[in-house]
Amino acid sequence: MAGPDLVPLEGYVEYPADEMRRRAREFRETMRRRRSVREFSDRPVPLEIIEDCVLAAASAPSGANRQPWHFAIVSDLSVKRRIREAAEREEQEFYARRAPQEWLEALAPLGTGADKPFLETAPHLIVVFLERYGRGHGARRLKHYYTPESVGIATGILIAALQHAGLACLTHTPSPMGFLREILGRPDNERAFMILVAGYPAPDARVPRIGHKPEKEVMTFVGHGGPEPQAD
Ligand code: IYR
Repeated sequence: MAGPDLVPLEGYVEYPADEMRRRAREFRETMRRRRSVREFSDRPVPLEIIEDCVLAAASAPSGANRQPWHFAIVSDLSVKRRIREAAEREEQEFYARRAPQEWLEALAPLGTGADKPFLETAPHLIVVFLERYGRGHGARRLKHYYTPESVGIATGILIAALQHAGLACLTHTPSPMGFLREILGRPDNERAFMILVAGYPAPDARVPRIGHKPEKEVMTFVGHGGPEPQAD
């Protein structure tokens, strides 16, 4: 087996600590302004903005660098309509029959329901596909590693890129999502992972009054002179 082909690290940029502090704070503020939006405007969004956000997502680290993702960008009204119709059929089943009471109770504060008009209204749907395995030479199956983690990271970067660009988005997971592979003609080594609905929020968009968990529950600091962890 040949050894790794190593090149100098060229992309890394170091900032002075104050500049780093400022950048970290600014990004934190940008991200903490993000809300999941369910009411979208039909105002067009230039496709190249979406393209840049997707290419940012595709920079994600992945298991053995297999990059097990594919992004289908749907902007055509008739295709968005087909996705909406198929998603609403699944969601009607989910809300009326499939979802256990406990799940419905967990969703109640969000005000979600089976109707998904945003799938048609928003200018772009980015359908994230997970490649269960790759295709090597001669159509040989290539094993992927840490696949959900990798696609999850890429999706997170996509959400951050959309927010940073000034767009609203919604992570939407109709379940099951098999219809997306069919409608979008994706190969059978892929499965739909998530839909990211992207666009401008409707001018009168409202969102649920929910918040973030307290900072002290978000993180613990180990080795900063604080109390030692107690054994019990
Ligand atoms: N897929 C359904 C239900 C749903 C599930 C979870 I977990 C959410 O955080 C939100 C919704 C729907 O999109 O309505």
